[in-house]
Amino acid sequence: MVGYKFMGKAHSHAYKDVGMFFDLEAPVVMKAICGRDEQGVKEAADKFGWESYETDWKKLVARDDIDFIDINAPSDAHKEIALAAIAAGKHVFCEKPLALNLADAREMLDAAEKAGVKHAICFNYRFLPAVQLAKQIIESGKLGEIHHYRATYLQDWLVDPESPLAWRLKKEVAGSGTHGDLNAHSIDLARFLIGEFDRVVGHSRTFVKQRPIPSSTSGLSGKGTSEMGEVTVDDATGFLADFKNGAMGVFIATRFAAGRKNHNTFEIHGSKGTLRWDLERLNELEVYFREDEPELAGFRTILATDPSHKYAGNWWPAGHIIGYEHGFVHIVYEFLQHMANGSPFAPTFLDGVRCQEVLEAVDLSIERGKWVGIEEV
Ligand code: SOE
Repeated sequence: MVGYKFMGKAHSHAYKDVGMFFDLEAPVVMKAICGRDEQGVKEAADKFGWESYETDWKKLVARDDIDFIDINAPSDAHKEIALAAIAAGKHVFCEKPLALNLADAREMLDAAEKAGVKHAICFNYRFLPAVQLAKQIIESGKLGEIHHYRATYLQDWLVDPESPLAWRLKKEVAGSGTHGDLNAHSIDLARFLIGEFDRVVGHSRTFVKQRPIPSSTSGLSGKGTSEMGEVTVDDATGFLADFKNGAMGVFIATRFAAGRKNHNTFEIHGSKGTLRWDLERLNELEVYFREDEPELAGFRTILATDPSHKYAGNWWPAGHIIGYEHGFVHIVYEFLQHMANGSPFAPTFLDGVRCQEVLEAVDLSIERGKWVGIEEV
């Protein structure tokens, strides 16, 4: 694994737990974790349960006791590490967004397909039981024809102008701001649930243009130094979309929504009813069906913890809820099985590319000030 911070911890936890709750075709052996700071990566290796550590990812990729590489370092590192891992014949699991731009993402997909290695992108929210249930309801036809898809991904860690200039605020490292970080998730969920985008038109803002340079100990919200640096990404990006199936979409991602910590939601209106989901209440799916008796009709909340709900039965008895980290366990489970026995798997690098096409079409629409078809990028 390359990376040992927030996502490194989430992924390590998944590899550690997965064999305890799921039956695996082949066991996971956590061989080595890699990071540039020796002290930091050594501590992470001990704490997260890795057998060894490396400080140079090139050494990690060259090791012949490793079958697959998990990349969760900042976005600017994805492509180079993925291409090297693929060239060494390793399977690859990569954090989102796949790359800094569409051309790089396409290059990564092409390399993985040519080499015949297995590849995955970590769109973890697909793998929550309530989201799986939403997909099942849509596929069964119970929602009818889809008219509207509305997604928000709202956070508030930048509303404080003193919040430091983290790597996520530098274009050369992150590719974009809320767009690639948060809209990427919303775009993937929309594709997963209702299908492909046709065209988009967006707008974006950088509300605070300069921020304090972080100190060595600043996290996302810790104090920075007195020196200021330029913010080169969007603080908020919204867009409208038309889907290929005729549905209309509205998307907004921001880090300036005071009080909203990780408010990833979708609401879907079909000819027969409505579905609503909110990550901050991730076990619940709100449903409304028009076919219900008029005097009993109304929104109800399904608690997706019954053994009949996908993945829920692998954990606890019904009603014993699960959390954010479980989505990572589920995606890792599916990818491990895919590598071991070729069972079907998505999202792959192809989904990473499809997502990046939408991201890039939105950027182009902002530049041109008009709608852009996905096939134009
Ligand atoms: C930070 O904005 C972040 O951790 C994202 O990078 C994740 O992908 C998202 O799931 C939560 O917020």
